Amino acid sequence: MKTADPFSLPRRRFVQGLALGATGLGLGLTPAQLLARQGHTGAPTLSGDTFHLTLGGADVNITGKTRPATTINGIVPGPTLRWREGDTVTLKVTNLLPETSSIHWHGLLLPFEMDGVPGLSFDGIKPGETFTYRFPVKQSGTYWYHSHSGFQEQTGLYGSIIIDPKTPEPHPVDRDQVIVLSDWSDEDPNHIFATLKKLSHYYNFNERTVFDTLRDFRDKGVIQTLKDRHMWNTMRMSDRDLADVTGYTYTYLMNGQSPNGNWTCQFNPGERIRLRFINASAMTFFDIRIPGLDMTVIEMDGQPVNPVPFHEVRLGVAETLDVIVEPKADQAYTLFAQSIDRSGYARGTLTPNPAMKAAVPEMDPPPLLGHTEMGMGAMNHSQMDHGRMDHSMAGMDHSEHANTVPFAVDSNNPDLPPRDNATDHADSEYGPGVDMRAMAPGEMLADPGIGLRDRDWKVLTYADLETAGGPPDSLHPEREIVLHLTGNMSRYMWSFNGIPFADSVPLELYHNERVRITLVNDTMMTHPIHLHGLWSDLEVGDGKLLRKHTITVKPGEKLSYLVRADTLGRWAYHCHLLYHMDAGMFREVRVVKAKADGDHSHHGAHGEDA
Ligand SMILES: [Cu+2]
Repeated sequence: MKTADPFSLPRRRFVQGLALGATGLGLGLTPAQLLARQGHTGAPTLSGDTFHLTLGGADVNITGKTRPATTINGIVPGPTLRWREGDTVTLKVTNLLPETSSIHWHGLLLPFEMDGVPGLSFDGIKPGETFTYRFPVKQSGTYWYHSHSGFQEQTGLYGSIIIDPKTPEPHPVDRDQVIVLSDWSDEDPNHIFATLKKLSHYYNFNERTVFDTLRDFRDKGVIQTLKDRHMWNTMRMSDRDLADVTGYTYTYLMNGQSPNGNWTCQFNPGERIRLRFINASAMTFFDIRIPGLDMTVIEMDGQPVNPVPFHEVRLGVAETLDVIVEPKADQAYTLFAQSIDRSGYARGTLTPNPAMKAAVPEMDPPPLLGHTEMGMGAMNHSQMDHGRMDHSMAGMDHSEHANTVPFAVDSNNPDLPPRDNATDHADSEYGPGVDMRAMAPGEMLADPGIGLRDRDWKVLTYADLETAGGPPDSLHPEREIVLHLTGNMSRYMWSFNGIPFADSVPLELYHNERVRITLVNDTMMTHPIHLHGLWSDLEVGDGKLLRKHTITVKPGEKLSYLVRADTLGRWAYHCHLLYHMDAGMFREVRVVKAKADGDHSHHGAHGEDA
């Protein structure tokens, strides 16, 4: 029998273009858009105020294996949507998948019915149905969109949004480039989640060996080594547990391409280039740098900030960061984004000549979790006593929770327990769903985070940033809500205040009130916390605010942000690590009309009767 010569095909084929099951035919693209797709722009850009998006399935080949993906208009990532501030956009989304789907417009201020969260905003888009989103565009900057149904985001349902401002750009550039970072697995995400539930360490290959122990004996002494080992064993954890899902199953993508694909952007030396980084991954924190090139941040989460030059940044899942680079030399640069646990990287090239490449840096060794990550006091590694680490219920006396309420709140809601201060732990945090509590959580906004503390170059932190133009809203909250980020690592249970979403009641905010949300991370993992529909104004110190939609909280960290509850409705509030959200780190936030006059003394004065 005669078949095609197998030797005429490469043995392993890495996807070179966007992850595609088909050519551009049938994708609903105009010839100009098809042309754009063949350039270096990543996904095609669709601009205007009316869009038709089709959600479907296609086979892709990222790693050498053909696997099913979910697609938007046939591609992964989906098209870049380019809007104009002040327009009203209409997006008809047709679902050709065999299951309910949705699109959430991440970071956008809109009526809650348009927010795209099944169960809160609407019923979701049933197979074969078309849902029409229509809302006014009230902001500018870099955003993205993704499915809020099941694990569809993991298999490809995401894309970028660029919104041009009404007023002239404060930072005009010669070239404007979206850089979407994401994580791809050949495994079915349902299988990944089931594996994590069974064995939370499954994907973690950085576990220590007997050689590490011998080295520790030498470096730290036998007693300290055994003490440390005992502590980690008691917690049934590893000091290398930086990521739940790792490069063992993930291939990290830049604009849909694997590191071998080497996504490339061509420039002319001397140009000012805007790079719009979007972390559209399901589970991965990326440490981004461009060796040899300074970056200057101009926007974060779509919001303008006072420019700050830097060399490296950790970008949380769902965050965006706009930077300006000005490569003067006739040389190539590597865009390097390694995962927080150093199990892999996404990579691309910025070059004046497509034939030119730059060296790809070595990955750093995986960092070790330390006392800071255990909430035993930030940056204080020497004098801490392991005895203060509370990792069991035994001997714990929490009867000292006093009845004094710093900001009086609704006492019927277990999320709002009386606390003397943010470091108290609510009764709901003592149960099988919680395996540790931070005893001395610290202010860590200026801490670059684990693995980035010893750099001899500038690592950007939240403490460096301030929303341009000064505080965008009041610094003075009318009440405070304290939420602890909690979990039980070995059971893969995640929650706020020890209460998973399934057992929770909605958090109520009163229309137009200003609320301070204080988060305390009691877990060993970094969590990107996202509140839909409302801005989160992070208090970065000295009366400065950083306006964001997603706030990353490091292990052992305590931070606060202010929220103006200015849009009525039902909003999702959750960890943006996909499998943490699914495992329970999720709340509904309800913005409701204030109760009748005379009946809201318990949540502070506001409105006309202030
Ligand atoms: Cu999380």
